[in-house]
Amino acid sequence: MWRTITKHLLNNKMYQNGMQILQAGQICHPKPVVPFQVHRQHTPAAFNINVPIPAIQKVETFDKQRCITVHWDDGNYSQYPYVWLRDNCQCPQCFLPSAKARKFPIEDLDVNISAEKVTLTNSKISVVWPDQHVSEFDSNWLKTRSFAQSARKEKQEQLFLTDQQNWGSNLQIPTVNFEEVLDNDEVAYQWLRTLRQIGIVRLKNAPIKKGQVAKLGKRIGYLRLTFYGLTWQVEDKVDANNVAYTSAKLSLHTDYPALQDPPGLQLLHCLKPAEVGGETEIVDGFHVANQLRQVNPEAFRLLTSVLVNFTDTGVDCYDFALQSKHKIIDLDHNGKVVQINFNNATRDSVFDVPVELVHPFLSALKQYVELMYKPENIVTFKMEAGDVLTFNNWRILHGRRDYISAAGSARHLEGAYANWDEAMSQLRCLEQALHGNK
Ligand code: OGA
Ligand code: NM2
Ligand code: ZN
Ligand code: ZN
Repeated sequence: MWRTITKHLLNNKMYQNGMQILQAGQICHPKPVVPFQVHRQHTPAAFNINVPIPAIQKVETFDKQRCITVHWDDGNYSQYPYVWLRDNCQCPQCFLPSAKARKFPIEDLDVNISAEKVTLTNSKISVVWPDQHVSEFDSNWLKTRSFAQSARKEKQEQLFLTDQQNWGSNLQIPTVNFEEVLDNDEVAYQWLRTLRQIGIVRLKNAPIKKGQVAKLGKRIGYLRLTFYGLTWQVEDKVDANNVAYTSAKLSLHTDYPALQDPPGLQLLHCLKPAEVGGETEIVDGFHVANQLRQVNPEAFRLLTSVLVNFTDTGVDCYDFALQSKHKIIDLDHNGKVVQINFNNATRDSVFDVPVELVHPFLSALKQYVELMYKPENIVTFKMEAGDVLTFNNWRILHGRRDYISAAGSARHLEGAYANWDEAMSQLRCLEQALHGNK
């Protein structure tokens, strides 16, 4: 596990350095583009220098607690329940290595199992079970699966990259060249890591023609299809089926809360900015939610508990009649803010609350939005042709100022959605390919 932890820290450090470089490529100086720095010394070999891998000193069995205790030579110890060891036997009978998947059925698991014999040989623990089945466990494999609270926290952060950096109006939007994301794996990796940590990355100098968000979709894996199409055109349209397709102001929102599972990522490519107006506004919805928790705990309680109806009905690529229900602010089981669901345009007039709750709820929602628009929280800028904004649609609220819709030189963005599952998967695959992963 030390190797894992140290590697994780190294990764973060390298990443922090990367961010400092990134942050130099700021909005007020959009050209020249400062790319993500590629650290050549960041090779798997670098991780192995002076990284102690604790060995197993001894192993004890505790039949009463039905577990083994592994003592590491750094003085720490870890406990592993017998039932978990049997459940996770890595032998070819119990585990399919080609799929890295369990074959052993839980129906066959004796939850009260005890080990008949436990031995330590060459950094491997062997367990002989009462039916003479033998399981072998590698010390590194065991260490990364330690049940100690701090080890679990570390591992989960590493798996899901939950460590996020708050920001306000002082954000220097991380910026990188569009083509480099497509052509260079290290840059693609940094793009996805930054999307995870900061929530937004601007890609510069994309070709000024349709099809660019589709290329980014390929870089992630694939795009997310919705009723608006695999990609969609944000333009001032007659009989618009969405307020986004007018020249009106779009107040801060997340896209598509009318879906029960709103898209995790959004890609917005500017092909033609408006001559007048159409500036983009963004806020860190998590950061502002945490401010609300401090300044108005009751408003925060309402926004994290009341289910709000959303609706979206019409015709685009297909006919649609969506209905969904969301809390405006989703918390995880630890009370951490993990998702914002809010688009005032599609928030339904149907509202499933007792009448006494209507006023307190709407004033709570208004307070959250007022906090977002505070100058210290909001970042305003104008997209240029060739800019692609890529952002976490579960975290960042975005808006646009109204614009003058000029015939002949109409504002045009092309957009698309992707899922976090696929983006995180690509991030892990790139990390494995670039830096190796244990
Ligand atoms: C949208 C949207 C931003 C813009 O289409 O949902 O937020 O700048 N568009 O037009
Ligand atoms: N568009 C841009 O929640 C929403 O309706 C956001 C979606 C039309 C695909 C707009
Ligand atoms: Zn087995
Ligand atoms: Zn939007």
